[in-house]
Amino acid sequence: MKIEDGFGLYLVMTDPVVGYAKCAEAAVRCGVRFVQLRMKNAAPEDVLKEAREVRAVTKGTGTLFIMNDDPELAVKCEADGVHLGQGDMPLRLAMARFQGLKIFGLSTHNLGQVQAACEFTPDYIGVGPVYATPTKAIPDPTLGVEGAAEMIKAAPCPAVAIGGINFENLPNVKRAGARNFSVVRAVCQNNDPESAIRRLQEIWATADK
Ligand code: 3NM
Repeated sequence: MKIEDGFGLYLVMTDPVVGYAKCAEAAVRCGVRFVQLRMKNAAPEDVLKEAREVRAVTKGTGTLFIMNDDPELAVKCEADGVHLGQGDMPLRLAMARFQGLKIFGLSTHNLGQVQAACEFTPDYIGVGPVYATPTKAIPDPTLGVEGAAEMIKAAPCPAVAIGGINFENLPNVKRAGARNFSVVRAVCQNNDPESAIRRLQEIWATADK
């Protein structure tokens, strides 16, 4: 599916303090373009249970629902798409096998991976980690805004900056040339995810390019 670039926030949900469904509801109310369900190391039945709720919340709205890592689970819960890491099923294989999915995203962590992604163009790529983050168990080396900017320029599709992004450093991410960004903690660790999202959106909208 062709994704229009410049959608801004892409919300990745991992352990939101208010729960997955409520966090997704907040994202829908704020018009967030993407929500991703990212439940690392959870049992598939638990992922499926949350996924069905997130699907129900996002269905018929402008918010696309993406399942992390597992295209089979994505199909099972009728997600709009799947986000693949470098260690997951190869993109071209997933695209061939799971044609019912509309969106295929791919994580990239260096310029070589962005160039490789040009061969089987995903619908979007993640570019990270921009800053250090404890959210990923084994994060790749930090790119910094300059490293991320170089990858974003080389991207064959919309790119989403991710990793350690917060209210304070978000303007720098935009200034570096990012057109989209993603967070986990800045929203999921907030008791009021809707205010957190609105604050991020406001900072993003008013930051200089
Ligand atoms: N992917 P936070 S960094 C899920 O580098 C994820 O591809 C990354 O979490 C990548 O906003 C990351 O809490 C974690 O730092 C982002």
